Amino acid sequence: MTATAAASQEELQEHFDATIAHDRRIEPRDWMPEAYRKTLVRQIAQHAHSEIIGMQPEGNWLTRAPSLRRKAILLAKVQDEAGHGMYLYSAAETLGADRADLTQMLIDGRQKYSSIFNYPTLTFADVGVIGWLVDGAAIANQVPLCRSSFGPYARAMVRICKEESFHQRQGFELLMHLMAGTPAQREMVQDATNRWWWPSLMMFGPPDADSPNTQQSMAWRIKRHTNDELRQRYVDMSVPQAAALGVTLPDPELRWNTDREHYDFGEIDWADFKRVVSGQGPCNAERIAHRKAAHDEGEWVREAAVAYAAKQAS
Ligand code: FAQ
Repeated sequence: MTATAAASQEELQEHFDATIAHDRRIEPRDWMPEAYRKTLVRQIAQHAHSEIIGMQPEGNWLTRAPSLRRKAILLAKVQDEAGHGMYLYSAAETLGADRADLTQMLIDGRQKYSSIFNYPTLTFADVGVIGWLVDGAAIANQVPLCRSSFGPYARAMVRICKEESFHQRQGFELLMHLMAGTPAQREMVQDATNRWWWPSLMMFGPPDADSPNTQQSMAWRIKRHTNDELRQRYVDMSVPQAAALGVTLPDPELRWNTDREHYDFGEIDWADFKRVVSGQGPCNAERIAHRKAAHDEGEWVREAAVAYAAKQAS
């Protein structure tokens, strides 16, 4: 590198650092360090994949929803998740990533998606509990991302969070109905809560001490809070919601700590988390096989769209 090139590189870095320090946004046209770009593509792609794979657990109940009203609500919710995936792939494309490559990396297991979507949905109460707990965790994690330093990601998150709030309310409303129903319906809600509570806590990622990316992502203001801070916030939020519903969260160690002014909670099974993230969860193989089949079956649509665009251009 020549002395002039090195000097201008330094100036670019200084300008980037100042933009972050002043809490202004980095936009796709701006210079950015390669590591910042890579981190964003990694996080945004994983997030997009999670939204797309996340359609499957609830999609499982679309044909068996107990009423037309519940079916219409669920259909709208699952479609919203597809929309979230699209906004996020678009945000990744502003960084130079290619959506087709990202999809291929998901299918090949070279990119991750959230651990939470590798668990089965055994009853219709799971639909309510996913809305309450999983969308609840998504909101707790994603509201601070609306202030993320990368403009397209932050702006996508604003709309996504509004829709996630609707999702959480629909889940809670469904659960309130079930809890006002028969003992068997209440039991279904309790059983679903027992199964989804701990995996929901894992959504926030490994403990801070074992999180290789948090420190740098916080310095770049991509992330605004650590994994443990957000997990604690979520626990504090969920306990009164469980009480309002009349369900018990499956953690005997859950109790208010007057000194910390937060709820204490039990040890998360991090070995299980690692197993699920590494592909050994109950539904990992099924989720990816389903995604691959949908991708293969959609090939003719993509070909037709390209042919149509070429015809219009000529
Ligand atoms: N599952 O150093 P950290 C939703 C990975 S969307 C799988 O702490 P980071 C909507 C992590 O990627 C849910 N992998 O990483 C919906 C990293 O691996 P890598 C998705 C996980 O990025 C609702 C390694 O572990 N939300 O729910 C998980 O600083 C209902 C070390 O971790 C987002 O993606 C996990 N749970 O923090 C849809 C939000 N946790 O890449 C349908 C945006 C960690 O180094 C129905 N993402 N890993 O190989 C984030 O906020 C962050 O990326 C974290 C992880 C907090 C997830």
